Amino acid sequence: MKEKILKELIENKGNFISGQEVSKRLHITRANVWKYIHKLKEEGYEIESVTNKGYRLLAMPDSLDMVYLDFDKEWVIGKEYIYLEEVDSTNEYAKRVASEKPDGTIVLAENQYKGKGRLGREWRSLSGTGIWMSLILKPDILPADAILITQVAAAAVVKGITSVLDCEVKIKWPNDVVIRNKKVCGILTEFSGEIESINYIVVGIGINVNQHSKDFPDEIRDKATSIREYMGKDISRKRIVKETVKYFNQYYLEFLKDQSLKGIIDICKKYSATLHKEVRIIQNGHETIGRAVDLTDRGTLIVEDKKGAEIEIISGEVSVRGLYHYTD
Ligand code: BTX
Repeated sequence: MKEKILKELIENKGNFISGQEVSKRLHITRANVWKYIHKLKEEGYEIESVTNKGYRLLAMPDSLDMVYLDFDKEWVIGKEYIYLEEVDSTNEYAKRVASEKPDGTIVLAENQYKGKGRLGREWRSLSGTGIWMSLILKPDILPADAILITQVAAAAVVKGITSVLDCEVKIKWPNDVVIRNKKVCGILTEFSGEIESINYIVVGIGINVNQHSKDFPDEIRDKATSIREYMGKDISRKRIVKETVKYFNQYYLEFLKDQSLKGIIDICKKYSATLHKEVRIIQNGHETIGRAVDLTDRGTLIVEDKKGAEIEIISGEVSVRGLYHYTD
């Protein structure tokens, strides 16, 4: 019921709605309307109450529980939205429920106590400061193409952030977004399928939004950052979620329609922190040093090694000179 009242307030944002009208529409007493308004105020919603006029929503807290109300009804992404106060990892939760959820379901949590990165690494997810979300996808593509979804996500994150803020974000191929050479976002794509078909893909997106530098543990402080650190003030997580989901929806549908990443790769190239830089690649324990020269339309990285030979990198550990600890 609280959500229904909030929906009424949001739809009339800035204007008064009378308690009587709401009570009639939702079939509850006026005293109950007041009780729920009171609860919303306690949660940080700024609601003005004026006798004979009713209630008016002035401002919303930066909680992400109702962010789906800002999503367009036409979007495939976010059609179902699962909000959790706390979870081990949104990717793990998404995998547990994936079989019974539709394509585009979002799982978002305020806090992850076992947030994970690639290869079993840890992803620090301080409660309430970032965006920790996973998307459950069920596209009709080949399993080998599941990895391409990481590029869709990276493009959506940079467009999502830059459409809200004047912020210098770049993509470190294949799955990080950086600001001033430090990691602000990590993407973790996992999938379940057979040889020929995909059951589901879960793409996890972690964006550091309002952390202060001191919030990062010592071991990652010099390579992790937040949008707040760049902008110098607290940032609305809601707007970034909304815009990132909007762009993800757009690029995902484009990708499924054309089975091509062309337009998305153009964005990844435009925002690349990797292209034209010296890179060090570790594949199967073997190190190659070279220069990143291109991104293909399949989302792979072309590296020219020291002898001038071009190597196509499909995945692997890539260090870019100047980023994180790769400086010497
Ligand atoms: P990755 O393996 O590329 O990066 C993990 C590494 O990044 C860690 O070993 C550490 O050095 C560093 N790191 C850890 N936490 C942070 C942080 N908050 N900011 C910057 N650097 C950090 C990247 O893996 C993929 C991360 C995906 C995270 C999302 S959050 C939602 C979803 N749920 C989940 O458990 N994971 C994904």
